[in-house]
Amino acid sequence: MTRRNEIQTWSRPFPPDRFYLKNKAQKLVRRYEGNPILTSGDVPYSSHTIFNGAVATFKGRTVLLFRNENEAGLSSLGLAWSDDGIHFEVERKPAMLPGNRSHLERWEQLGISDPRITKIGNTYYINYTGYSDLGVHPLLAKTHDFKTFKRITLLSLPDNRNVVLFPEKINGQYVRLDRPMAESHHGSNGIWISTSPDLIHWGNHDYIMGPRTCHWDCLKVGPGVPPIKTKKGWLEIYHGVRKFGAGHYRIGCVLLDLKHPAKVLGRAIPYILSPVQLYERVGDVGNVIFINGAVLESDNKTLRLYYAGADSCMCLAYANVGELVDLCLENPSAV
Ligand code: BMA
Repeated sequence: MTRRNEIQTWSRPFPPDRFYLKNKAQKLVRRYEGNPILTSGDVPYSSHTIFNGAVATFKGRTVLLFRNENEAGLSSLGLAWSDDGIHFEVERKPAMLPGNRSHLERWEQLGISDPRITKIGNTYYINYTGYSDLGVHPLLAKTHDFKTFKRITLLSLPDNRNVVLFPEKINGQYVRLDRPMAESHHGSNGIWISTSPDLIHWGNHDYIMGPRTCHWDCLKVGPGVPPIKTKKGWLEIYHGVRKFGAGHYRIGCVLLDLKHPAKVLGRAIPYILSPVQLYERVGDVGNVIFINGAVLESDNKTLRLYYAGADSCMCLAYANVGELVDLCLENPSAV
């Protein structure tokens, strides 16, 4: 039987540029030379490894909410603060522990991980993943001060993860991207979109894009950072996984229509960052670059990309948002 994505890809020729890439994309993202910027050694409580940190700007400072796996193997979320976006200091205790006697405890009993932060109005919404004996669940919490965190809701049935919220309502609705995992149809390891009037009740589900056969993202793709608004569309930086060999996790980008974000305006053919440095190649899970957050600086051009290397540390890289948008538009297609 032929899979859906194979039909999409093989029924048309590859975009001709795919064979003539000049390594341009690799020059668009510049690593901070002092990487990694945060490791488990910086954490003042039990920490085996830290990775997959979300970011936001709060009262002029950069706040990083990262996944901390302790020495028992349980994941919780820790907080670190920075004045310059580069040097971080970790708070004395974890910010969010699994369960924490909330009404969502059932879905978090085996740990919580992979947060994303989206500011809507004055509220910082936190999407994160909870693990239970029933599977992997996306959850929603909120904070106004990064001191207290209020659990809101379970966002979907299992298995589903990598939920990112758009930073504003579109056509009067909250909008999210996610990556449900359907066992019965491997071709559905892709990115979906849904809308909600209140962040609790979700509908209008639609499929945006999936893995691309024989590309760097041929096994699965998932949302990375909360979409970034640009004049030409919503820029989404996502992760893609390769099926073969080390099964590298890399990141790429796609541009979605401003008013109808289910529509792909362009999807970059090459990845924009791939594991190359030792801290990206070697760690708890080698050859992994996983991104959960980005900050657009006040010049409206420079993006600070916060990503994890090898599930073992937090790293920083810089990119020009307009250049990433143009890279997407070079391939005005969802495949
Ligand atoms: C995914 C999640 C992430 C992790 C990634 C790479 O399935 O578990 O937390 O960073 O794999 O190992």
